[in-house]
This record gives sequence, C-alpha cells and structure tokens, in this order.
Amino acid sequence: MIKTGAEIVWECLLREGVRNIFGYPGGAILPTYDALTKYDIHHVLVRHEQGATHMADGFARAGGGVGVAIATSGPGATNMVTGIATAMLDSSPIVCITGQVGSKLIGSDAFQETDITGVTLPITKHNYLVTHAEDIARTIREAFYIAQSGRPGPVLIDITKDAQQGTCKFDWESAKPQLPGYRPDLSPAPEDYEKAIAMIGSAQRPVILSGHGVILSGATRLVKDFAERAHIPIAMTLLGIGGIPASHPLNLGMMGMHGEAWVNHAIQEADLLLAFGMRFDDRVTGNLKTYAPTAKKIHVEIDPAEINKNVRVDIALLGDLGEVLQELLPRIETRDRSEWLSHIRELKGDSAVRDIQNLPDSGHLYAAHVINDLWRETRGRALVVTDVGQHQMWEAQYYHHDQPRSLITSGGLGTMGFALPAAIGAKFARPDAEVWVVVGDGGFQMTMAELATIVQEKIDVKIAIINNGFLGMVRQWQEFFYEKRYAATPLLNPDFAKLADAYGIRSFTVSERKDVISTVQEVRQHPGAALIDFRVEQEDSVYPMVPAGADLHAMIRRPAPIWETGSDE
Ligand SMILES: Cc1cc2nc3c(=O)[nH]c(=O)nc-3n(C[C@H](O)[C@H](O)[C@H](O)COP(=O)(O)OP(=O)(O)OC[C@H]3O[C@@H](n4cnc5c(N)ncnc54)[C@H](O)[C@@H]3O)c2cc1C
Ligand SMILES: Cc1ncc(C[n+]2csc(CCOP(=O)(O)OP(=O)(O)O)c2C)c(N)n1
Ligand SMILES: [Mg+2]
Repeated sequence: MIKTGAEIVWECLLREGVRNIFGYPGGAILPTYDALTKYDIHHVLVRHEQGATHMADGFARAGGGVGVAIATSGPGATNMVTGIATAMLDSSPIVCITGQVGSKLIGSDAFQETDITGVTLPITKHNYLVTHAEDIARTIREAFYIAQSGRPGPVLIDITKDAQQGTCKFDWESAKPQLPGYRPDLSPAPEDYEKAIAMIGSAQRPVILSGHGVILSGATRLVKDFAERAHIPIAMTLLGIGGIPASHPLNLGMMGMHGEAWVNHAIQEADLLLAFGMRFDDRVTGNLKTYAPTAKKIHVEIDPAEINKNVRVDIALLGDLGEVLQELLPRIETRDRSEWLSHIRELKGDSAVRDIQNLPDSGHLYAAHVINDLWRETRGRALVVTDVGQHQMWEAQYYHHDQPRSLITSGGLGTMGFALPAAIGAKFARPDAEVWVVVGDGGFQMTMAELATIVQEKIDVKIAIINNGFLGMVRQWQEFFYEKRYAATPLLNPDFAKLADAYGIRSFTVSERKDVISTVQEVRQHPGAALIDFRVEQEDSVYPMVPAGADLHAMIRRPAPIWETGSDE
C-alpha cells in the first residue's frame, strides 16, 4: 500500500490503539494534521503545547496505556519540554510527535527550526529525528515499545516536513521493532532470591517501601499478599499512594519530607527495608548518611541504574516487581511481628493530638479540612489530580486513596501547572471516573488556559482551587528558613469564580468551613465541569517537615499544644 508519511503516522497510531491525541498545529506538522481528517482519531485541541504533554501524561497515568501529544516545530516543540521532563522524572510512558523543517533546511536556522532531539536528549528515554517517509512506521512502533517496556518513559519523534509529504510502501508487519541493544526484560539470579528470603525471614523490624513501580507493574495485589503473609508494615512514597489501600491495617502512610512522623521513625528504626519499585528520592531519604542506619536493604527494581545510586543496598532483585514477587511470595514464611507492629503504633504518640483535624472550629478554613471533606464526600473514590505545593502535600495526607491510579501528581519534577491539563488527559483515559483537580492558586494560573479545552471538549472535570493567596510552599520555606521574608510569594489573584464564568464553567467561592460539604455536593450533582475557589488560611504550613538534607527523624512537627501560624492568635 503506497501512503504518504503523514498517513503512515495515523495508520501506525491507530494500530497502536491510539484513539485520542492531544496537540496544537503549525506549519511543520501541517501535512500530518491534513491527513488526520481521513482517520478516526479524536484530536484534542489544547491551548498550549505544555498542556498537551501533561494531558498525554495524565492519560497514561490514569489508564495505564501510552499517551500521545503532537505539535509543530520550534516553539511548539520547545513548549513541550516541561511536560516531557515531567514524564521522564516520574517514569510515565508518553510519545510526543513534532514536526521539523524540511530535511534540506536542517542546520540553517530555518523558520521555526529548533534542534528538539538535541534539546530533549537528557529528558527522554529515547528520541528520533526521522527524515524519510520509509522510516516512520518502524520508528513509531519502536517508540511505543520503548515508552512502555521496562522502566516506562517519554519518547519523542521529530519528523521533517518532507518525510511527512513523501510517499512509500506502508508495511506494518515488516516495521516490527528490532532493538538488539535494548534489554528491558531482566530477572534476578536464583541465589539472590535465596539470600533475600533468608534476610526477610530473620528480620524483626522490617518495613516495605512501596513506590510508583508497584502501580506501574500492576503488582498491588502481590505486595498486599506479601505484606499480609509476612506481617510487614508498608510505607508509601508520594507516587506509591493508592498502590496499597490507605485503609489496609498494615499501611502506615506516606514516608519522607512531609510523610507521617511515625513512618519516618519506623524507617529509621527498621532492621530491614524492602524497597519495591521506588528510587530513594532525596524527598524520601533526607540525609543519606543517617538514613535507616540499622537496616539491611533489599531493592526490587527494574532499572539497573537505580541500584546503589542513592542508597547502598545489600541485595538487588533486578526485574519487574510483579514477576519477582510471584517468585518470592510462595517462599515467604509467616512470622509473628506483633511486637514491631505495636511499637509502631506507639510511635504514633501524640500525632493525633497535633493533627489539624482535631483543632476546635475557630472559624478558619484550612486546606486540610477542605481536602478531608472532599475525601469524605467522594467516599475516597475520586480520581484526584494535584498540582505542586502545599495543597499537594495536604492532599497526600488527608485524602485517603484506596485504589491504584487514583492519585496523579508530579513528584520528581514537581511541575506547577501540571494538574489541570493532566486531569483532562485522565478524564479521556477514564471517562467514567469522577475526576477532581486539587490545585494551588499559583499553579492554576500557569495552565488555566486549558479551561477552554475543557469547555470545547465538553468534559466533566471538577476543580478545587486551594487559594491561600501565596505561593504557599515557598512561603513556608521562607517562614521556616528565611525569617519570614516573603520575597515574591504573595499573590494577587483574579476572581477565579468570575474567570470560570467567562468560560461558561459553573463556579463557587467558599470561605467558611460550614459551606465546604454542601458546595462539594452541589458540584458533584452538576453534570459538567465546575470550579470551587476555596479561600483558605493564608499562612498555614505543612507538618511534619524534614528540612532539605536533614536527618529523616529530625522533623519539624506541628507545635503542640497546637499553635497555628500568624493570624490565628
Ligand atoms: C513539594 C513536593 C514534596 C514532596 N515530598 C515527598 C514526600 O514527603 N515523600 C515522598 O515520598 N515523596 C515526596 N515527593 C515526591 C518525590 O520527589 C518523588 O517523586 C517520589 O518520592 C518518587 O517516588 P517513587 O520512587 O515511588 O517513584 P518514581 O520516581 O516514579 O520511581 C519509580 C521506581 O520504580 C521503578 N519501576 C518502574 N516500573 C517498575 C517495575 N515494573 N518493576 C520494578 N520497578 C519498577 C523505576 O525504575 C523507578 O526506580 C515530593 C514532591 C514534591 C513536588
Ligand atoms: C514551574 C514551577 N515553578 C516554580 C516551582 C517552585 N514551587 C514549588 S511549590 C511553589 C508554590 C506553589 O504555589 P501554589 O500553586 O499557590 O500552591 P500552594 O503551595 O500555595 O498550595 C513553587 C513556586 C515549581 N515547583 N514549578
Ligand atoms: Mg497558593
């Protein structure tokens, strides 16, 4: 079959199962857009190419498939950079297609020419520059294979205009990926299993560190069975949230910089850490020199580059977590670890007393109240997409996720502006899910142009702006470490409800606690997109907090007896 390169792009995407694509047109990608009219693929017109990449990312994280974004050369491609880096740091499988100037013009500073494969080299799992129509099919097949195999990640395909316009024979079968140097299927040596089993059997104070890899591997059930069989408590990373139900008795909660105090103490006192699909991020470990000093470490991980990168481990079981656990599970003996589990209960100490939920109602609206009420009202079943900042941490602490892929958040890059577009992508992947955006007043303004995409696409996404009038997380650092010099953190915001009105989106403003639940109820009953501007306490802080680089156990705790910040006196 003779086809143009542009047609081959869509032929291949259809065969890869793509039904929705997020993008923005322009000169260098026009031949491909023109060919789209002949294919049954739904194109979502975004308002900024960064939005397209976050949508593809949200689509992938919510549904487990590959998300696809498309843009033109030059500024279209460079606008994708933040979204690609976001996907890279969180191992999210996306494929980005960009148009490039004609192959004869490459290197001449032609109109809208950017060396996007050069720019994205360090932030893609792999990238391609395609200059011939003949190479398009093989490249797209390879890109999808690379994006989702082994450790997932973003792949970029830059296609010159003449390659899109050229014609060649299209043969799907002979374009099968052949990547002899790429070996994503690893499995541990038998003796490493033996050593791990012995180490687990003799541990008295073990903790499982459950990461994003648990969700990516689809190993949630196996981790739960493993923990139940061996009576081992589980701590989650931010991206591991949802992997193990929050309501499970062995689930301790989140670890790390804003993790629960008892979780961090348990890690510091442990004699064995079982790291399942997590990469010992600095937000998780604090000071590496004093991290879990008495613990042996077993790392189950698919990417060899992660082994001994931050934390030296005693045993590495390299491979897909699900496959490794299938081997391990039947060989794990049941052990009584009730002493350790009750010790951890004691470590909780006065945490409940310090908790903001137990504050008497002082007439103030706290973000934690809003998020906890949202959790109650949605019975924990919403798919929540957060932005980055204090609200993100409060969401992790006060919305209790029982399902995998029910929290989508930018962890590694911490990309403000992620939430709104990622939620749009998530809704396309899971149209039946109740999708909520939990976003700060700062981050919302970075990508709020995508409100128009929501309206144009007629999709039902609920938006909760946690409006504290500050770049809150940075303000918190200034309060704790820069003697309250609030340089460039106070925000003068538009009236978000009026802004939503302008787009034809139903909107509400809430500033009192008594109105939270009724407004959430009203929004849930509304059959389309809606936005709530929650005017919350301005100078509240996220506790506990491990200062950057401090020992994991050296947390700043919410002062007890409870003292709230500034305006609370
Ligand atoms: C403001 C802010 C505060 C933060 N505070 C915290 C905090 O307090 N606590 C916290 O935990 N995080 C926090 N983070 C997030 C943190 O930066 C990291 O993103 C997070 O800890 C990474 O979690 P992870 O290692 O589970 O996931 P990833 O970074 O996604 O790593 C997943 C790992 O699993 C491996 N993997 C993938 N697939 C498989 C498979 N099939 N089998 C086996 N292994 C696999 C990958 O190779 C990778 O090594 C914060 C982020 C922000 C923006
Ligand atoms: C694109 C980008 N720029 C800057 C930062 C640094 N940063 C991290 S959190 C934060 C403040 C976020 O403010 P807001 O969106 O209002 O959320 P809040 O912390 O108030 O909940 C900033 C500026 C970032 N993470 N991303
Ligand atoms: Mg804010």
